Amino acid sequence: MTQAQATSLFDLRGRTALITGSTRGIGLALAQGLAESGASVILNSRQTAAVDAAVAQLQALGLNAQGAAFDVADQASVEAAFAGFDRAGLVIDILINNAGIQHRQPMLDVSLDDWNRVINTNLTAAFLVGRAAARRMIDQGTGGKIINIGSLTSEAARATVAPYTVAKGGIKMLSKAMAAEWAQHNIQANSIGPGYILTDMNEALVNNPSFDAWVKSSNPAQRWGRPDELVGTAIYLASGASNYVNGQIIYVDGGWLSVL
Ligand code: GCO
Repeated sequence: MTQAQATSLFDLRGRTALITGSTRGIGLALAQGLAESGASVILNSRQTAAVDAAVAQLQALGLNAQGAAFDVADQASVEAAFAGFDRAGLVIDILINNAGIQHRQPMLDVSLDDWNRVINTNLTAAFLVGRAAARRMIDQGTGGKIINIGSLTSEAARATVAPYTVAKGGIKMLSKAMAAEWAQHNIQANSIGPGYILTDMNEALVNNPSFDAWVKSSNPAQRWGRPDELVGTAIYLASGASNYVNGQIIYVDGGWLSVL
């Protein structure tokens, strides 16, 4: 294999990627990473102003970015967004279902509303957006890549985050269900399971000295991960390098699950 062939395995030029929940944290890092590998990226969150700011941030780096503000957990909103992509001639080749929220509370106290909110945003949204994207990938005969963002809690529970844990366990199986039905259409659906990553969502954990110490002592890497450390795995799963990889979850966790 020549160096040019090796590089082209991971080349994303000419591909359009939609990354949900991508105005900050892991989503924004993945969007930037895919764009730096040549993809044209569509950034998303519910808030137009946040989307505009993130788009401007990537454009200032010379990257190809545009925005689509819509609520991933609302079926009508998702359908309207994809109808807009259709009208604009935008074909989504790569979808990263990243949007997620957290709710930390002992399960005995979790209300049905909070349970539903977390499941809807972290799991049902991946089905809604994934279905809309896959319908088009199949109709157009182009195939595509779906990456669903899981978590360590796709594998191991932690007290006080029950709805999140259940949703992320579901994400792991959603990728397998997508693979089971859509592999024949040349769609590869896989999950990434990030370890403890330095993001806004985890700010309360990072700033809690005992949690911070626990993360460092329980992880063989003895540190938190950075959002940009997920980029390589996302590029792999978004590119031709993974064309026969389907239904897998890759944990990017510094080795945490290896010593559980
Ligand atoms: C939390 C969760 C997560 C973890 C992540 C690890 O309490 O917020 O444990 O945010 O950082 O799920 O994969």
